[in-house]
Amino acid sequence: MVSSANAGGGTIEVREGSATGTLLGSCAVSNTGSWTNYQTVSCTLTNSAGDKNIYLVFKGTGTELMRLDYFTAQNAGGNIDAFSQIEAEEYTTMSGIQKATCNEGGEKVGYIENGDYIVFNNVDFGAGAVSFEARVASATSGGSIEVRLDGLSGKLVGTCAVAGTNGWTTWTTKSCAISGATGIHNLYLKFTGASGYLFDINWFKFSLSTSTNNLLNTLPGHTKLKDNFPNPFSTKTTIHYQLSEATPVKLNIYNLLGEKVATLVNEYQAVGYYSVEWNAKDNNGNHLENGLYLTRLETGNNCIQTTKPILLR
Ligand SMILES: [Ca+2]
Repeated sequence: MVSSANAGGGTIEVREGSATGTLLGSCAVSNTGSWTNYQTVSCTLTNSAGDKNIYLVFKGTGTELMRLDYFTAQNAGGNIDAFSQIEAEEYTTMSGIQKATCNEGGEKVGYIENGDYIVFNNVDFGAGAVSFEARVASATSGGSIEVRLDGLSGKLVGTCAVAGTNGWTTWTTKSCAISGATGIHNLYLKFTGASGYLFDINWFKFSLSTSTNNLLNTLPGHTKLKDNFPNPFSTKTTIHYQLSEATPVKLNIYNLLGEKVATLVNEYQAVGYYSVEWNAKDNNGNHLENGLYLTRLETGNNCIQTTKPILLR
């Protein structure tokens, strides 16, 4: 909850561990008209799971940028896209495992023993997943991943056997078939095997079928503009959207003055899933200034949706 009479407002950076620590998110505060006019601003945090010391770092120009009354953090309200790469260590809850540094970058889930599990709330399988792949390593003889929905004993939609890879730093991508996973569910990955450590997992993802037979079942049920990723971003971000019917499509970027600064799509498009990269340039190829921009998807039936990419460099 903030107020600002500074002409340019300011920015609240949320950083981990120190004033110069990893940037978890950045909240643009615009001029609210007076120091006593408080408004709620919100922004997205990334990589913010677990206990962290956070620093709120105030940026801007002028002698007083803003007044901050209070702030809160909310759990991710958005669903996890089953078809994007999901980092194993970004689970909602777990039992028995430990996170560890991964030699492929980032972290992994390790110290997995028989009966351990990791849970991811609100995973969106859309019209249905047909395969599961996991990035795994094992210096032992491996084990199995049971893919279950909505509970440790919930619906079993697939079982993935993981063999040894001759080392905890030797990774392979293991895939297996999935059936019966559609819509939004809490995903349970339950690990089974012999005694001792079974395998480590870096990431996993699900896949849609691309075969013609399954194509009709995997077409989007509704037209939707999804949040861009990464966000905030510095050089480029990817905007995903889906169309449930063939339609003229306009995908434009606007600044907060309501001025159109970039046109990403302006054509007739078929039913399907689309992704477009935006390199933070306007239609003339000029780099845009840091700040908050609006992505606006407009389709033929007057369906208009917006998201807010944040540009930082
Ligand atoms: Ca990982």
